[in-house]
Amino acid sequence: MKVDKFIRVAIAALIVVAMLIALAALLFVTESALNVWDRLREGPSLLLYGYVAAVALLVGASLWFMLRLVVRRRPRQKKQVARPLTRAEIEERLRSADDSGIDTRSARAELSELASRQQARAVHLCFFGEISSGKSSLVRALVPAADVKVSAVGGSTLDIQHYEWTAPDGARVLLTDVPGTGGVDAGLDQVAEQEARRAHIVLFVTDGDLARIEKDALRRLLQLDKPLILILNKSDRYDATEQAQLIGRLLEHLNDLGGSWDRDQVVAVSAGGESDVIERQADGREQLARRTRPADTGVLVVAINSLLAGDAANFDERRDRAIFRLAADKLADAEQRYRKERAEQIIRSSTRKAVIGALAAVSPGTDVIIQGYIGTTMTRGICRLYGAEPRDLDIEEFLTLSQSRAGRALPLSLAVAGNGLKAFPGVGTVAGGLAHAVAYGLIFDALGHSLILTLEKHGELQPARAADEFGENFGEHIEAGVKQVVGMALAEKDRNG
Ligand SMILES: Nc1nc2c(ncn2[C@@H]2O[C@H](COP(=O)(O)OP(=O)(O)OP(=O)(O)O)[C@@H](O)[C@H]2O)c(=O)[nH]1
Ligand SMILES: [Mg+2]
Repeated sequence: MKVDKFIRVAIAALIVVAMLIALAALLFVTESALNVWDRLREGPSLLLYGYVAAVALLVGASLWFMLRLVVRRRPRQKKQVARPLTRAEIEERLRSADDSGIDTRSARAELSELASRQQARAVHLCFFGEISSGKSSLVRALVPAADVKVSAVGGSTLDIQHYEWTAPDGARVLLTDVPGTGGVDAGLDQVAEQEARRAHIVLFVTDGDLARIEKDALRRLLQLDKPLILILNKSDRYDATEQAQLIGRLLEHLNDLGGSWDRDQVVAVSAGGESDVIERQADGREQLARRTRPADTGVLVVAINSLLAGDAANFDERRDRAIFRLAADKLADAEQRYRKERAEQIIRSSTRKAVIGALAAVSPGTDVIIQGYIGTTMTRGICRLYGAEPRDLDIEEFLTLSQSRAGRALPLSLAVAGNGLKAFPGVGTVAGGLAHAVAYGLIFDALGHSLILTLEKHGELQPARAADEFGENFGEHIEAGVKQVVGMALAEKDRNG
């Protein structure tokens, strides 16, 4: 008999045997089930119900476990607090952040600044606008005694300055001059916007139609429920028709941004000041002369006063809420920084372990390292930091998918490792083992960093996406990590002699 015929007959025989066993098992199960059922019906009904309940419980529990294993859990969405934050809520958040070791100083500084402003009881008005729109000039027009620096060169105000002004009705007003936005230093834009968020009323200054970035800033301030006056400054440069057209455009922008707008909240003014002009003398000679522009800020004062005449208590409440939100934003930044630092620590320690593992093994493979204990612990640790709760299956899938990409990336990683080692004097031509250890370390470091990026973007571990991110940006990540990993490997080698 030919071999393959023999195999076929054997398989056929096996199928018959398997069928007989299954039949016998079915008969046996049916018989015992019927037996149990009959006995239960004869016995007390309590036993019957108890038995049925126990079976149902068992089936339910198995289904639940199966679902948990197979169906992906969505990360718990952090509750978006639609209603405004209260002091109690922000303080509670700060306490729990303190307990986790997060630096809450800048968020707390906002609350103490608020406390001192509440004590001072002055109304805070903050100017805001592009560089050279004339903010400082307006401060000078309102508080002539103040020593305000004005310059034709943009970017003259580099710091926040406060000036006291007593309104016609005797109310104490604090005017804040801020650096203009849109200059070269983007950091100053942030300083200005934060100061605007701390004020009762924002005086948004422009000297023409709004540019896109001005509109964006305006949108953010309105979203924060900031009372606001939109000022068209340098109106002396426009005739009456142009002025009316510009005011119309500004009102249109405000309407685009939503909310209800009072026509009085958009004003055209002139801050006045001085400028150099060339004058022609009677004898034909030209001469440089200083000319004073008259200030015309009456409508602004009226607009400020009519806003202030409104509900003063409500102003305080809105200002307080805006500062709570600012403190919460600062806390969120601090949390973000904390997470990043802790994630970096996890990556460093896992990378070091991978390097040590690779140095110890005669010829390790990326699979041993990535899919092993170190890979799983690193992935789980970083996910936990970002509030993601991946199932073990997801972690496994992520590591398996990354595995093939790591294999493909190994030659590049080895080349980068070799170059990195050459840069260290005295290392010379090293045995392949060291270069391999660095290459594996680099792969690990890159894996950790891609994980951070995907978690920051999606908030959960999506295995395929995370592995794609790793595969696509591998080159960038290993270039960034090479110095550190080479240092790690050399230190480890030194330690072992
Ligand atoms: N024609 C005219 N020029 C003005 C007016 N107000 C200010 N300027 C001029 O605009 C230029 C900028 O004025 P600043 O008050 O320094 O402007 P700023 O918004 O404080 O500028 P930064 O602090 O750099 O953001 C200066 O040359 C002023 O003389 C105005 O009402 N009319
Ligand atoms: Mg200025």
